[in-house]
Amino acid sequence: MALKNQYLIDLLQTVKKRNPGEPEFIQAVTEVFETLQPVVEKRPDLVKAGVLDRLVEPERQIMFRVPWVDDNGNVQVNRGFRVQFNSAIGPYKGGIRLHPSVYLGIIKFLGFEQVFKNSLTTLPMGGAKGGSDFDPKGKSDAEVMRFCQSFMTELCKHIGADCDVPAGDIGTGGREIGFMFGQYKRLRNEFTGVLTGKGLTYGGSLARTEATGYGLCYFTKEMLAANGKSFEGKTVVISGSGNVAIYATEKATSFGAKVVALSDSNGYIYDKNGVDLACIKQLKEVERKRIKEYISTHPTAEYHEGCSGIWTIPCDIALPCATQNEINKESAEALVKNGCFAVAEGANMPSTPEAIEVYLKNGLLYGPAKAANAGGVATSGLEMSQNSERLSWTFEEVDKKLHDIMVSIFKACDSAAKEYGMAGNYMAGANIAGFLKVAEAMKAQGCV
Ligand code: NDP
Ligand code: 2IT
Repeated sequence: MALKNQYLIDLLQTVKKRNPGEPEFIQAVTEVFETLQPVVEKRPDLVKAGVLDRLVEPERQIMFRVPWVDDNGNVQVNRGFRVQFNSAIGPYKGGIRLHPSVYLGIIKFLGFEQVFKNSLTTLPMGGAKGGSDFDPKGKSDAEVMRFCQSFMTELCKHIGADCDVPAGDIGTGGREIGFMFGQYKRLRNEFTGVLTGKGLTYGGSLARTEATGYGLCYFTKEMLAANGKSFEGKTVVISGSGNVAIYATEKATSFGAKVVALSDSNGYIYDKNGVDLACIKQLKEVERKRIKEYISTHPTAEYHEGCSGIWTIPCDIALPCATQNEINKESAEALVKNGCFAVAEGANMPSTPEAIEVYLKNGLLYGPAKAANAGGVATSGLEMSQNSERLSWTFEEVDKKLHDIMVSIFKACDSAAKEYGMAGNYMAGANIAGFLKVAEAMKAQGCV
């Protein structure tokens, strides 16, 4: 979709000039601008209030040194980030990514996406993201702890239960959240819900671990049903084998689908019989091993080096759950050629703009990340509610709320797309519905 609105063309130019060397951030802003064109035309009041000019500039960006000592006694230095993007509808909220590819542009794209995603959840949460170029892979528990403590020693000055509530993302799971929470509590001498994704013994919510993957499948089920389709009997390819991929596999399987492939950053496995999830959980959640090990106990499965080949496996439904831009035009075309009819995104921005064009041109059902993977942060919101009332809800209660939120997100995307003349384009629907709530709040609060 080309940008035709002059105001948005000019603003995008300013964003490009002001944020050089950050292609992922520009990519995220461009996609949102393209789909907001009819809103900008219909709502000059929002343009006049400078809502978009303000929305593309983070409220606050924090960058800091994270020094720590490795097991050999050597000093290591990483860089830490927290981008507090928008607090119009609630305290800043969003995950922390620990991966060597992290730099300011990645955190800004994720923070920008988070603003719309959190708005779609219907819960009162603003958008933020944080992280570091630290790589937890291959580090001992003690090294991870020392890194997390150093990271939190600075971060604790900028966050709080009513101000900014970080959580997990790539490389940040229960272990890392535990170390960060412990350090926050020690430094601030307060036990509050300052992080989500906490362990169940110290304020975590049941179903938060499962929430992003389950939520992705609840959203996808709704999208399929609205188009006369279902998971039942379908072949599904899922990339990644981390938190999101594992619980998406579990839920898709419970809905009657067969998940035949999973991956990590080295390669992918293809198991025609359907992947053995218990084995994957043991390898990935307990032993922290590579996915390649799967074939040593499953000799009929295949292992292939490299990530992109996974999209050449014939499937009905593709659920990318690894990382940004993992499906390019070529991979999207391979999916279409093999008869795939739906793509729903567990990862953030896993499809390049060219890949999305291929989906839309070929009439695939496309569930965009900021709607389809919102179940994780929605359940983080539910964890915040439980922490505030100092009560914990049952798994069934949280799961039911998650389910209902995902259904409401699908409905919001569907009806916004219809209202703005783009029926069936859930990407446009997600951007418009997510935007409007934040925009009304920003306008109401004046020029801040
Ligand atoms: P994990 O760290 O648990 O798992 C990440 C998975 O993706 C691993 O299998 C990892 O392989 C693979 N991966 C990561 N980076 C790359 C890369 N550059 N190239 C290829 N594969 C890669 O993270 P999550 O499952 O939590 O996150 C996955 C995606 O879902 C991310 O995009 C995240 O932003 C998004 N997301 C997560 C939510 C959550 O609640 N956790 C909520 C909403 C979205 P390896 O182990 O080899 O690195
Ligand atoms: O991208 C995301 O939505 C997350 N990583 C989850 C954020 C959260 O605050 O639970």
